[in-house]
This record gives sequence, C-alpha cells and structure tokens, in this order.
Amino acid sequence: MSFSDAMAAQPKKIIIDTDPGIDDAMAIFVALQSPEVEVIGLTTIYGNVYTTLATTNALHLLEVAGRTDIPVAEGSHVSITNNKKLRIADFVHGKDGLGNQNFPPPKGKPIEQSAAKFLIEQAKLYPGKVTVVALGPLTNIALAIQRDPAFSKNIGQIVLLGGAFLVNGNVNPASEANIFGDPDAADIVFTSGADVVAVGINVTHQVVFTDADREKLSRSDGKFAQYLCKILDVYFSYHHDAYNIKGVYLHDPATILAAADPSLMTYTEGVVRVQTSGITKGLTILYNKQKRFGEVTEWTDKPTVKVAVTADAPTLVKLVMERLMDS
Ligand SMILES: [Ca+2]
Repeated sequence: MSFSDAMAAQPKKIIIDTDPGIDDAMAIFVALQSPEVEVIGLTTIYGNVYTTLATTNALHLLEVAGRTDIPVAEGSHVSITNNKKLRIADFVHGKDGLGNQNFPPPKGKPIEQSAAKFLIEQAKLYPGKVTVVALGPLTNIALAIQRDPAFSKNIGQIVLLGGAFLVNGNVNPASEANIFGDPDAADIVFTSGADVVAVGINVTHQVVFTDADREKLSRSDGKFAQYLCKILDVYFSYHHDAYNIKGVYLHDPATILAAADPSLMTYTEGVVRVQTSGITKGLTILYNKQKRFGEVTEWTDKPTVKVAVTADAPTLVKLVMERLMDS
C-alpha cells in the first residue's frame, strides 16, 4: 500500500510502548504528524530511564505536542521475572532521558489502568485493529500476553524495535538494548503467535540522521524542530564517541514509520528465540529454515515472526525530516 492509499484509508490505531528517550521523543512526534496512524495511547516502560520518569516524560511530550487528549498508562517497574536490577541507558539520553534540559514537570497524570491492562482492553475493544509499536523492553507486552490468553489474537500487530539479527548488539557484542532489558519478556513476545514484526539494529543502523539534517531542522519553524534540536545534543555526542559517526541512529522513528507503512522495509520470516542467561543474554537467534533438523529443537513448532532485513533509508530519513519540519 502506498502512502497516498494509506491516507485515504482509515488511519491505523497505534499504541506506543515507550521509554522516552530522545529517539522515542522523535518517534512520538513523527507518529503525531503521520496521517497513516492514530495514536490512541502511550504506555511506559523502563529502559532509557526508570518507568516513573518514562511516564513523566511521556506526559511532558504530549503537553509539548498539545495532545493531552491521548492517555498515558504506566507500565511495569520490574522485569517479567521480577528483576529489580534494571539496565538504564541514561548515559545515552541524559539523566532526565531528554538531553538534560530540566523541563518543568507535566501537569497531566497517567490513567489509573496499568499499561498491560490498557493494552488488553484496547485490543479487546478493537479486535485485530490495534498495532502496538514497542520502543523499549517488552515487559508490558509480555504481561498482556500472560494475563489474557486472547491478547495475541486480539492485537492486530506488534511492531517492535529490538534485536540484532546477524550483527553485533549495542549493549555488548551479543545483545541489543531493548531485548537485553528483559530477554524473558522478549522470548514470550516472539513465541506468542501474535503477528510480530521485529525491526532490529541491523536495519536501524542504516537509518542515520546526520549533522546536516540537524542543521536543516534547526533552521525550520516546524512544530517540533526547535524542541528536538535542543534535546539532540546529548544523543549526538554519545553517537560520536561510541560509533565515531557524525549523526545519530533513528531506531524508534524508523520503527514507527515501518508500522505506518510496512513497504518501507523488506522482511524475512522465521522463528526467533532469545537467550535469557549467560554471556550472550539477550541474543536473538532467527531460524532461517535452511536446514530441516532431525532432532526437536527449541525452535521447532514455534510460531514464526517477521524480521526486517532491509530498509529504504533515504525515504525513512526524508519522511522523518518532513514530518518534524511540518507545522
Ligand atoms: Ca526507546
């Protein structure tokens, strides 16, 4: 389906599960400017920051956008196995998760419902019609799957930013950050039988927002341009030091756009399992079906998922820029 067809059709209802996070902020703003999708809620999770701060930041971002009509449901404070020792990537996004800007606290409050409950209820309300775009560790999604046996059928699609398929991770050579954040939850999601699309860093590392793009954004009077240029400093320095590139990876915005228009990426299909312990904890292994194994393996008879293998990076960056520069 082309973008113009998508605009003519009913916008896709999406819930963004998020740990804002600088690229989360960009992704949320891109989603709010995308005619192909209607954001019906944000659910929060730890990852770039702890869950409480993720909720504060989600409410703040909706206030910046003038979209306080969108509900925020707070997610889990611990992993699916009740682990309280979480990996928090504040060294990537700043102590406050939003580039150390000391924004005033938001006026809004999260809704009473937990993230998992909100996900279950919305999926039940619009069966097959809601897409969850998961931009952090997968605890909330796994909780919804565990608590409601019908969830994986009711939910339309789960598009997740996670995994490093046949490339090194970004936490360590084995593991990508969102999967590493709760590998047990990730394994539950991948084997749930839901319609899952995984966008890994093997793809998002092709989608780079350069110094020149940022310069262009800074000269724009787009709705979100000035705000984002302020918070992007910390994210640019991290990428410069860690990867020696003059730009930043658009992990979360690329994933939002893939949910809005799947034709921006190509996919393979197979069973994905996640290593949940040891030195390769968080490793995502896709069974490519090239060998028929004689023995029963941990991949045998598990449902398949789609895994992104290529991305139309120039179009993705162009769309991010257009939407952030739009009024
Ligand atoms: Ca994120």
